[in-house]
This record gives sequence, C-alpha cells and structure tokens, in this order.
Amino acid sequence: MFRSVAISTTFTIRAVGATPIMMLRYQNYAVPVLRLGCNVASDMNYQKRCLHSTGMADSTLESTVPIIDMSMSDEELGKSIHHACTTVGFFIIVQHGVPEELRARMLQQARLLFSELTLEEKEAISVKHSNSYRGFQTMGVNVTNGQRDGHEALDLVSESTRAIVTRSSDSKFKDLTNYGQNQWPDSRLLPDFRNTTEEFIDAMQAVGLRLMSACSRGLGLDPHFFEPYFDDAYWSMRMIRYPVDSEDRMDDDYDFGVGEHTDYGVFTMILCDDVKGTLQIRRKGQSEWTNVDPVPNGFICNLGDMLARWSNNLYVSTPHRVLRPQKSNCHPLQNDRISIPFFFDPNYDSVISPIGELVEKSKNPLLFDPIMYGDHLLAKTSKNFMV
Ligand SMILES: O=C(O)CCC(=O)C(=O)O
Repeated sequence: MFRSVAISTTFTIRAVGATPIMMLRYQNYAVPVLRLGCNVASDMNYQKRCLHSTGMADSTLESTVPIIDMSMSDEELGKSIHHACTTVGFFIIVQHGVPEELRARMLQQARLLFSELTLEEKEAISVKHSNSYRGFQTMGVNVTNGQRDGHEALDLVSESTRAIVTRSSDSKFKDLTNYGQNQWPDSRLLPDFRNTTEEFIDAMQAVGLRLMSACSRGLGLDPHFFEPYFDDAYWSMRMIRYPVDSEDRMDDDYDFGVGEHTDYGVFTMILCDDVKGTLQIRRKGQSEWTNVDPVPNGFICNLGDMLARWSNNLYVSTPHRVLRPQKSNCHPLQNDRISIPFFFDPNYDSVISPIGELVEKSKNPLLFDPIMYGDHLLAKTSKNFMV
C-alpha cells in the first residue's frame, strides 16, 4: 500500500496508492523528531537551551516546572513528585523507561492518522457514531467551556467492563455511559496504527503505576496504598492535531487549541512533538500564563482532580490551556503540532475520598465528598463534544 522513495539520507517521500507525494518525513519518522539517540538526563546543555527557549531565566522555569529523572529511587522520586505536586502541579519526566523508538513510532502513527485519512475515512470513525465518547473529532467538534477548540483528535479509552454501571432512573446520568468499544482507523489504511498504540498504552500504564507508587511515598502513605485503585486503571488517551492559527478566523471559535481546564483523573503524561509556545499553565494565585515547552525524550506531566481530592487540595490540579501553534514555531515542513496526552486514571468504580492523614497535612477543612471516579468522568465527558 505504501511506496517509499528515498531521496537523500535524511528525507523520504511517501506516496499512498496512486496518490502522488503525500508528505515529507525525516529519517522515516514524523518530523520534527526529538533528537533521537541523545541521553537527555546527561545532556544538561540541551535542557538548558530548551528552558531558555521560553524566554525565562533557567532558575525561574526550573522552579516552575521541574524536570524529574525517573531513574532515581522510589523514595527520591516520591520527594520530587511531592514537591512538584504541592507547588506547580506540573513536571516533566525523563528516563521513564518508554523507549525513544516507541515514542517516535507513536508520534509517527498519530501524524499518519491525520495526514493519510480522508475526511470521509475520519468521519467513518467519528465520535458521533459512539454512545460512549470514543472516536474521531474533526476540527471544532471538541468543546471546552462552551467554545469549539481548534484541533482534530482521536479519543481512545479503556474498555473495562467496570464502566457498566446501573444507575437509578432519577440519576442525571441515567441514559449516559462511558462503557463502549474504541473506533480504530481501518487497518488497511494504517496497518501499524493499532499495534503501536496498544504497545504504547502498555508502556504508559507501567509508567503510571510507578508514579503512583512513588506518589504514595511522597505523601507519607503506605507504598502500596494506591494499588487497589489501579488494578484496572481506567486510562484514556487522545491523539491531537493542532493546525496553525489562521488569520482569517471570523468568530471566537477556535481561539484556543484547548480552552482552560483541569484534568479529571490522577496523572496526565503528554507525548508531543517539539513545537513550543502552546501548552500554558496558570499557577495558583497568579493571573499570568506560563509556557510549558517539551524537553527531548520527556513527558510533560500534570496531576488531575482525583489526586487533588484524595489529598484535600494538598496537591493542586493546575488549570492549563493550549494556544494554537504559530507557523514560526513549527517545523518548516509542517503547519501543526501533534500531541498525545495519556490520562492514567483510577478504576472506573473507585470511590475517591480525601485521605484522613492528608486532610490534616493539607491544613484545609474537609473539601470534598466521596465521588466515584466514573461519575466525575461522565459528568465531564458528556459535555465535551458538539457534533
Ligand atoms: O496538547 C496538550 O499539550 C495538552 C492537551 C490537554 O490539555 C488535554 O487534552 O487535556
């Protein structure tokens, strides 16, 4: 189905079927590629250049969004995560164990999803065919705060049967459900998409479990405290393409790639290409927004509402948003940013209540009632689409 023609040692032109030249790629990976082969943890000069690229002094950004090397012990990792979660709510993990080659393949498959499928092929797996908020969203179908977001995306979610919940007829969710099957692109069009994605999901779940174990230590809990809540972790992932902002936009729609929000679950880990100046956070008590730019081979991480609840707001679920990319920040051959957030979240039927010791540590009054994670998720996802 694919024909490849090498035109130099660095670039490859691909064609699909009879369609001439569909796209340019760099060394068989979707461009831009994150410095393949570099050892990020030891490449501090490169990290410093990345930090400078936001226009902030190193020390400012370092204290804003820490870079956490996961090769340290669980004890040390717990302390680092604790520091990040009690301050900024965002951090970047490196040396996380997900092979660079798998990250590159996942980004490549995501890029192919957007570039190789026709609108009709995307519509065939549209979220509008799903009763459980899974599938493809063409530009503007995803909504945040009532405004259409400037991105297209595919949403995939755990198919755990724990999401089959019988609700009373007076429940506001009575006709809604998160339980369902994912919609995958036709394997004849993208033969490696599903197996690469499933391999990536497995790898991300392993990182998620390690974060949880370290997190329990950082919180001073039993290291196994969170395990029963994650034996069937209800993960979700999005593959997102943000096209560059266009100047001929007529209304308020598409102002943002994603509007301001907090995440719903526990830990989000974002794999993205190296386009800068898009993801922004607003720290507690501050009105200005700060860029969080990618670091080679790193996942940008943040914590979500469930960890804030468990810790009675000792850990903050930080508001963030995504600006539409500027052409000047994109790779010369591209007009977009690709981002793949992986949401590592508790079992669907986990009931999350503030943990006694943490209510005390937080010095806050008891802030939250118990909530089933699935109910929180359904309340949010049921408002996310305008189809
Ligand atoms: O694309 C990104 O950098 C972040 C996306 C995001 O915030 C989300 O999907 O919740």
